[in-house]
Amino acid sequence: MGHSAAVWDSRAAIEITKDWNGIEKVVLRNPQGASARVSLHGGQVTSWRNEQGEELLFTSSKAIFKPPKAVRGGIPICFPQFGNCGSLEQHGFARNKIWTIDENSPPLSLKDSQGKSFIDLLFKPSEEDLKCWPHSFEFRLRVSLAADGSLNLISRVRNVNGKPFSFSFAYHTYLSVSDISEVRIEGLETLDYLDNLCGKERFTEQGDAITFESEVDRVYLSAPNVVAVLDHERKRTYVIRKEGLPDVVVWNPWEKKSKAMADFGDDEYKQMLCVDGAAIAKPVTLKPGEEWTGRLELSAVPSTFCSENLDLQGRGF
Ligand code: TA6
Repeated sequence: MGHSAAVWDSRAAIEITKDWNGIEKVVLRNPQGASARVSLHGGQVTSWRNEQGEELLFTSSKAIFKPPKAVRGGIPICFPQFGNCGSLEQHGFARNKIWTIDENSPPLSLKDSQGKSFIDLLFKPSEEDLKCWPHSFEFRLRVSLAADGSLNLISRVRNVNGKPFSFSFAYHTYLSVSDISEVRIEGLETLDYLDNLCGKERFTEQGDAITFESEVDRVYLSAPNVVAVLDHERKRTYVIRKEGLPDVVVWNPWEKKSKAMADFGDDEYKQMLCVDGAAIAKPVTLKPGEEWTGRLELSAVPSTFCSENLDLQGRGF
């Protein structure tokens, strides 16, 4: 008798549960066994695992799991600002707030839903938020896991009040790597970047792949919509595709800064690299009623599929 095909129970695709401090989280699964977890605390993706159950995102062993502090790892949402300027807290307040599940989110395109396990989250400013950033917005975040295990984040920010506002943004993506000295980034060659270690001075990147021998904290400007992070030891390539996110942040704290962060292990810089799809250099300005969309797709492919096969200058999606 033939084997009955395993019927994928789509109800298993989405599980809403609570983490140990009582905050709701959503688990997304695909039929092949890949998964992603997103917390209603900050709308933060806290886990992305491949079909073999391997964790692809870094989370510090010393992460502080309690609001308002954003968890050190995963993909914190930096909004309405990236960085530490003006009166707002570092990287804005969205990642420190409790979001809600958006039951009737305005529809996205078919390709954003078809064959994907997904959840729609919503963040609207509280009275307290409006005191420190007097702009009324609706921030809708869709997190989805595709049948091929790729992770998609779609942010939609709408200006719902009577005056224009500007913001900067980043998907602050902590990638898990085997050994930072075995990692290189392709796709950012020859670009200009702002170096946070030199007062945000502008430099031009050299002509070959970026490798790591010390602290790096840069915003690469007008980057291609496809960037590859190659982990030689694991023979794994992270492919980062983006749309509406002109810049790419690259950050590794290295040894000295690692030791200075209470929620980060002294040696953990060796196992992580932040490569963030972002809109920083030219903040996004929205007139009343206007909406901005920032898309990110992360996939992890075997490095035998080396970056020569990637259309690094091609369309992001
Ligand atoms: O460029 C990335 C960065 O701004 C670094 O300067 C470092 O501060 C990192 O973000 C982490 O910021 P966080 O507020 O999450 O500790």
